[in-house]
Amino acid sequence: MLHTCKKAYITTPIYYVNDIAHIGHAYTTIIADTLARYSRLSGLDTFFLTGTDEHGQKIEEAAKQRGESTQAYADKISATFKNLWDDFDISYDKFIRTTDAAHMQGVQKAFLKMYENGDIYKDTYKGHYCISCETFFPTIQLVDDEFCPECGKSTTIVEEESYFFKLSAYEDKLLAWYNDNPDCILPRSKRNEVIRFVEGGLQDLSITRTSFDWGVKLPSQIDDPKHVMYVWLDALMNYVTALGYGTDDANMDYWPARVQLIGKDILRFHAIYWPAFLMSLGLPLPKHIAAHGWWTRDGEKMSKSKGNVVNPKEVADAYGLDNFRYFMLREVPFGGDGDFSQKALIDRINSDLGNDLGNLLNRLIGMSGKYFEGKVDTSDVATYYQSELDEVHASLAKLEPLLFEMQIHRYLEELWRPLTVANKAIDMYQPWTLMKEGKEKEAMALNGLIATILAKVSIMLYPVMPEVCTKIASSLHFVIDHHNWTRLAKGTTLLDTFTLEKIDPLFPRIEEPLLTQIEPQDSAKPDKKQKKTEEKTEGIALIGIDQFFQTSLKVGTVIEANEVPKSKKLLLLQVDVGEATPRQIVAGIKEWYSAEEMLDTQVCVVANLKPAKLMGLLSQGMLLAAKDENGLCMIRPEKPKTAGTPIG
Ligand code: ME8
Repeated sequence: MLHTCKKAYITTPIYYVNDIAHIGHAYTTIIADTLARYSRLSGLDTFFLTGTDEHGQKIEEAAKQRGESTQAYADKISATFKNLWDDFDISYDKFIRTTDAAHMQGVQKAFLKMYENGDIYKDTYKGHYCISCETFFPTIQLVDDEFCPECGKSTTIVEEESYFFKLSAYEDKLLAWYNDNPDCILPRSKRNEVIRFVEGGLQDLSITRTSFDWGVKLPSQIDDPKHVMYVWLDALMNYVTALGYGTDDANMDYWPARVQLIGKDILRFHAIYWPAFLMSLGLPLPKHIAAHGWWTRDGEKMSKSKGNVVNPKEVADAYGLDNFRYFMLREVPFGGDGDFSQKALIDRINSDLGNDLGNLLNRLIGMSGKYFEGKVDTSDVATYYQSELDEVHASLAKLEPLLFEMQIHRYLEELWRPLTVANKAIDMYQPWTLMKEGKEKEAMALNGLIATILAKVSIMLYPVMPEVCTKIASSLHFVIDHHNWTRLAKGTTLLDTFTLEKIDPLFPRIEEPLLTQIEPQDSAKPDKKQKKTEEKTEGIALIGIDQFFQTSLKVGTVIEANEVPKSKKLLLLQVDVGEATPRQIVAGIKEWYSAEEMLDTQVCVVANLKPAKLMGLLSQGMLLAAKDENGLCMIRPEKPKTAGTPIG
């Protein structure tokens, strides 16, 4: 029976539309998707929210830099997030945009309520503002009196009329909440950080700006049209406006959230400002705010300008979406930081997935095919293998709490124990020996044990690897649903008798990195061994195919071309290479090509060069060309190709 009364609301942060999604964003969303899928499987009435954060100075400036209207720019980048989550089959129930009319109405309602109950007052703000972090900082927190303590960028001095939220009035109430609810912030170590911060004293929060207008206006009742709301007040409210707060309240019975997932970078906003706003609105507080760690590349923060951003779609396309999901959740303890490497991903696929899980299914298919024409009968499993069953059920019973305590890596670790039990049972009882000794019943029961363990594991693994587990289930003739979750995964029921459906190996072994262009930059440097054996042909040093593929070459279409003023050599091109925004490339080709000749033509672009500045202009790539004594000509695809098509 479905417990329709029990609800679970799960949220991700809403992502800024100043950049396209990378593996960090995918990580948050995949964890939330896993929790939502588990909640549904366990019979909870689940609502899963994600979306995009589209207001504020940062977005306004990003659009301006690209010469686009802010709304059109936000529409475009928001769609890249939504499309990615759709491609990834993320099971969200709503994708909210902070530019949605209903959201903005809800935020205004909330502002008015806080104003009317005396939590908002007008004054002047003077201090430093970091546009990149959309955060005010007191001078004392700045690095060298100027730079942002979070991102290191230069801050701007702001002095303007502003409305303030009386955050200081909530200090004691917040501390009481943290103390009364030890798991309100997970991992618990993060809760201690927050407590220390609040104990240090809270200042009132400036919550409106007048120096730009890309934001939600104040409610008409306040009649102060030059103010727009601070982007974080606007953004945090999405978690309730998505449920209808301030409009129709249609889904407000999902509130409070069961888990609000965030990255550790935005803990302060979620663990201090957000509960204070909720208290002011008289709304209950979320059950858990769970902050995960940071994904880096070669130990460095990922950023476009460093050229070290890992594109989650490329990784999932190359290695398989479910494998990527498993890797991200298994590799790093929740809350800790992780460094992305293909080597670690390949190890997980070959070892945990290939050797432990995939191989077990292959052994089952082999055994039942060879001895029983594919039939699996579980009637005698308990007679011969009760101790193995007990061990498996004991492991399964530990799982659910681990998931909702955000110990997802431990959940997966524990889920692998039944697989070890199964693999060990085959090695120990040896079906081939049992058959030789005429113990056919025991061999069939062993078959039934292995199939049952695989079924139980695949139900509990389904939230992490939905596609793979659905395939395993169909091979074992059962469906993954709440009914079977109750019987097989939570209960001690065994599979019914069935005939196994053969399927192709689920995790073919991977020998080499599949994405050479995202290998760590260090691997581009030849190591000592390589240097010794460096070969040459006609005086040219030979390289391996791996080294060649370290260069990312792409077909690009020139969508804008201009001369660089005062330069004899340079053209300024905007080149579409299939990304959310075109690349600006400064090319030294003006002696041979005019801007008009370049416009609307296709070119070959070196897409992973470190950006450089030429005559003060940022250049984000290089065009391939050939030059001899007769001049220079561009290297172009022979036939038109879609912008972004890889060359190689
Ligand atoms: O902060 N590793 O949006 P955002 C792990 N709009 N996770 C990462 C990551 C990385 N390298 N980079 C980003 C905002 N994330 C606000 C949120 S919510 C009301 C408003 C994840 O696009 C992480 O969860 O900068 C981070 O908190 C989230 O992306 C938001 O990124």
